[in-house]
Amino acid sequence: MIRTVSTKPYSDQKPGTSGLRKKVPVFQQEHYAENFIQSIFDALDGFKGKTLVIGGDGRFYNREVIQKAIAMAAANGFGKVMVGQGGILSTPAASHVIRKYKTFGGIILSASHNPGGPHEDFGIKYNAGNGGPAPEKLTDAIFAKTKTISSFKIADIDPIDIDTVATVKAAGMTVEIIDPVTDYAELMESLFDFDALRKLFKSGFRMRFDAMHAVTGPYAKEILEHRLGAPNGTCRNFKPLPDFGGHHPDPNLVHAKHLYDEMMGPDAPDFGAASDGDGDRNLIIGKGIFVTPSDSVAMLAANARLAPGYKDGLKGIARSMPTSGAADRVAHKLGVGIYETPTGWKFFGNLLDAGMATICGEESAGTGSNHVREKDGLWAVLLWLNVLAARGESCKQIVTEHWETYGRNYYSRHDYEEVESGRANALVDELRAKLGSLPGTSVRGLKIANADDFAYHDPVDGSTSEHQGIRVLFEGGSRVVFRLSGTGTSGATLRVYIERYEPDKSRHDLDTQEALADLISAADDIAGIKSHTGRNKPSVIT
Ligand code: VG1
Ligand code: CO
Repeated sequence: MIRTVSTKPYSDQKPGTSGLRKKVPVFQQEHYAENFIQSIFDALDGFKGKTLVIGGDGRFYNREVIQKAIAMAAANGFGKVMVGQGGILSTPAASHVIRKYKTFGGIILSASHNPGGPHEDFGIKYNAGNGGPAPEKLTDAIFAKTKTISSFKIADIDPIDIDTVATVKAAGMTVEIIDPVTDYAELMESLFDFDALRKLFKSGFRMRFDAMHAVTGPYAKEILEHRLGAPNGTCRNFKPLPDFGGHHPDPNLVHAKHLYDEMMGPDAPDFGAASDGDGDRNLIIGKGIFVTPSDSVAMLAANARLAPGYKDGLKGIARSMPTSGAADRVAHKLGVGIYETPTGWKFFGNLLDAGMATICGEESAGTGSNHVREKDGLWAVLLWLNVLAARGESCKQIVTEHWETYGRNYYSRHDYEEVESGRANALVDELRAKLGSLPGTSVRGLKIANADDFAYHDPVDGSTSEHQGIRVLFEGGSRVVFRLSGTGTSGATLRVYIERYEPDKSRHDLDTQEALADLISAADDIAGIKSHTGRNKPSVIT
């Protein structure tokens, strides 16, 4: 039986950088999740009888919302849903399933790198038929629906057994529970030289992969240990837990510090990696060297041809604006296009669909390619492994040689988390108001060449996205960028991105924070970070 349930709108369901993210108790309010899911359906057209993919990162409240989404898909007229077994589908795997089976779209339940548990974060995002995050036009339409919603449709069905791979019927709709790993593992096998990787592990190459008790555990176990023969124990924290073991599933130098320490230690394995809550981010650490995500994009792009899936070369490279310019230098050398987009993977979709870019990346540990329409943590790890196997060199050798060829982009991000929203907005407003007066002035001996509020003009669909981050560009190519996070769930997070290009080889082994010290001070002078936030140091430095 299909029920139409009346409901009242919530005013705070505006999707951020990657879907709607809120604390679990917010999502547990009456009809909160239902309202948002119905608003997604109401913003879409033409899905009657079509297929919807549903999965999530296994966090607390995942299973409950999956049942709601199934019952609502049936009531709204979908012909079929494909659900990852146990409610699990990593973000890149969901993107692949949508594309492979040509489904109408998918709902992914995740708050990515944010912590999970009864008082932590939950999230819902919609991906379209190309497998990519809903573009801004669609998220705006969804938000508009949430403001006027008066009812939602749901089928009265018994809870579906999502733990058994099977196909059943519910309220006239087909429900297929699929193995979440198989299709994705096959895709990886089609892109990379698995024989060479098996040889690499056979030769004694040691690796550590930390799944952070998040969604990539089952994927990494299957691919690295079962298919590639990496020794048992290569994957750590591989069991997805609803609260990620009480940690932040954020693969950065703060939350994956134990991995970093191990990789810098005397008995370090050859290669270390980690992924985030929903499996789309990657952390890459070679023996004795951390690879910044911005460098990683550039290095993977420069070496991609060594992997079978990219042997014909790249069509272009795209990076988010705050990501360092290291990839630009690779694109110039390869003679391919380079595109600078706002933060968030949704802006890469058009470029990938149009065949203008092959590899994309963000400074926030996101790297991916045209194989799906999301960033992909394990993909980046496997491409690195493929490059290491093909070149027969260590990660450190590859990184230092890359710097010798292209120069080094020193890069760091400073985050000020849970700043009171009013204070964070005041900082940004003040900065915006003085942008015009900055060029030509000097701060800490650094001359400002230009300052603007980044606006993106999508070369494919002609749309414009404004206010995507404030850039202060110095003479000589250094820069600082300021923007507020669109994924946080309490207060505001100010992100300050700092970059300096260093062509001189004799200056490639400086400590990053020292190499950027004058720019870091200049950023504070320009934006009044300390006075506005009341903090004298960032909460997280990556
Ligand atoms: C952050 C990152 C951004 C990334 C987004 C989603 O957004 O900066 O690069 O695309 O998270 O990543 P923001 O608005 O908080 O800066 V994920 O892995 O959390 O889906
Ligand atoms: Co993520």
